[in-house]
Amino acid sequence: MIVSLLERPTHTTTTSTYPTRVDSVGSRPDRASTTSLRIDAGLAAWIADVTALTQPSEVVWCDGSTAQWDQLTKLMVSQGTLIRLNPEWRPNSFLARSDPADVARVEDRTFICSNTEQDAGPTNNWRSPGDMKAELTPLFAGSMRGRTMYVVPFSMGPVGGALSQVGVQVTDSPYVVASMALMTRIGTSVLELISDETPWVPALHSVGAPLAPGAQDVAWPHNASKYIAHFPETREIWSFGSGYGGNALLGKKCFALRIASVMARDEGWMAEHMLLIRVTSPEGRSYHVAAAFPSACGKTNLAMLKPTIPGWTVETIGDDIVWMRPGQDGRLRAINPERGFFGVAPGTGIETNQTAVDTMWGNTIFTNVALRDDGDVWWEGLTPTPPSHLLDWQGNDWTPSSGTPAAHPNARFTVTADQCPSIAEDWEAPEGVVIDAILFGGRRPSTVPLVSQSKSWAHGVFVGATMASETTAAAAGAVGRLRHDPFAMLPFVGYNMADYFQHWLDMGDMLGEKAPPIFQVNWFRKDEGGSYIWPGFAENARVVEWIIRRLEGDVAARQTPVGGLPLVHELNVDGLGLSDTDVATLTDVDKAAWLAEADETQAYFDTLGANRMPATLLTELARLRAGLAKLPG
Ligand code: GTP
Ligand code: SPV
Ligand code: MN
Repeated sequence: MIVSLLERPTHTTTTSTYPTRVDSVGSRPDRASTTSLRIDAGLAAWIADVTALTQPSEVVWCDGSTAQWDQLTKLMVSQGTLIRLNPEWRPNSFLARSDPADVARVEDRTFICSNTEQDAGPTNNWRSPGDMKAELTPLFAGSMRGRTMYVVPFSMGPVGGALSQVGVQVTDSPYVVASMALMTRIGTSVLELISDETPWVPALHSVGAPLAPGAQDVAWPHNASKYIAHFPETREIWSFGSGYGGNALLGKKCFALRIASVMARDEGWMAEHMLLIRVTSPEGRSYHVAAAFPSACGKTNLAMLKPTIPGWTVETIGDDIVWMRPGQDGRLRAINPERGFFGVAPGTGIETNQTAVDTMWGNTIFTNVALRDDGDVWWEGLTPTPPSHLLDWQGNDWTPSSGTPAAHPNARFTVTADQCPSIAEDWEAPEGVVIDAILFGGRRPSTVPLVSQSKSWAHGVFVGATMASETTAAAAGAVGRLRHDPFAMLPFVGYNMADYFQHWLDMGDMLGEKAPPIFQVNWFRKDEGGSYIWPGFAENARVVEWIIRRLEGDVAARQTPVGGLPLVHELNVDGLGLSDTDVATLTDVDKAAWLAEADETQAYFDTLGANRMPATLLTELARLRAGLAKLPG
């Protein structure tokens, strides 16, 4: 079955992003025939400056039309950047193979260029704005020679929404344009919003691989020297040398988290690395839950949860980023600023997340997955049995006995959220949804219980601030190393981490009694043999059930120094085949492990700067220690 893009359901009528046909291919606003577009003078001046600096051979304004999508994808297929998948299996879908040296976010090349080093803080790489621009300007000079420069006006959040923000990305990567078209709202309707009264974020991107006249291009151009630079005071992004994911799709981590976190601090709201769901109980009561887990730690899975327990439903609103702000009623309201999912492929399959698999039926860009002989895609965990022959993510022959992964561990799928079978009908509501609970989680093989409820907002902020998780393939570097990742925001806070903790505390003061309860979850506890104790995935619904029952006051919690833990008989583990020891491990406080954790927390807090760390969090640490000291054993 081939389904045209034009037949895809859309929830908004006001946006002119794909799949709506709006304008002609490569139309320039000054020559646009269908609309009389007026380009903001500031935007026009910036485009003129960037063009003079980077010297592209052509400039194309992206209108968000289906015609432009078709033209771009055809161009990339002819250049070898994309492989068109067999439309019988995967209509209007493509495989991109990146350069093996450009496969993930580069945290050591990510910079926060605030005026002072203190404002970037010890968890960020810092350069002064002047120094960084002086270092980058020669790199951008002529960097688009021989290439087309695309101008991509984009909105984070529904176009024109009260909580939304706009930006304009300039890029010489057509792969980035196509990905931005799926991940954000792009095009003419956004351009129309930009005037001297609208703040907008200029986002400059080049893969840093100019093409000499007549030279042969490569499928995935990039530069060995990479810079992902943010200028928080002037709200600008300069990204050089990478074409991959969060390094290059600048609306996502660069804007919606790093720049937005600074806006949020200044304006009294929050930009967080969170999924967002609506949970409905068997009694028909609905609750909205936001959850922060580090990269590749299960946000997409929980966002698309298909509960195994009868009567419960989960609807998806977002899987990676939320923006939250107190509403008129004083309660926290949240939107998903993105339009699509850039999800981890490996480990996402018919047994773990059928909803995600169904979402990517077509109109999907896959990056660094394996190619089947029949022109469809495969990756580890998609199906229990691998095909007998594949081309791996680098295009080499692969069989199950090859001994290497067929897909890169950070292989991803890019697809619009409206294709998700569990998407909430009102997921694009510009006013957002009221948050009833906040969850923090991470990959913790020991110590942290399956679920606990924080004693207060301040204790919840302490729990967020002391989050740690094993590293994953989402960022370049070693995998499986336990590291501190406060609020799952270590790579994404655009300012001083201690100030960010203080901002969370300030938001709690602002919300007062109306602040949502905070919970901590951990699906990744391991037994002595190194196997996960908790079945995870769809069974996480049982933990969600306990959390909702806590909100409703239907279950009790055993108060401990680390928070409120489930009473064993009130945690629904029926039919899971867990032993009593397993359940005890998942719901107990190991005094020795937690005392060691407290020492580790003290050492970590010391690295964040004694003069800036909020006293409230030091008090919470002292309370934890005092409480642990009173435990037997
Ligand atoms: P980013 O997009 O990188 O921010 O990450 P994410 O948090 O959305 O990651 P995602 O949900 O795509 O999870 C990636 C990996 O987590 C996959 O390999 C999943 O198999 C694994 N995973 C998800 N949920 C569970 C779970 O409940 N238990 C276990 N053991 N693994 C899980
Ligand atoms: C993450 O690493 O948290 C992601 C993927 O969501 S990327 O957009 O590449 O940052
Ligand atoms: Mn993420």
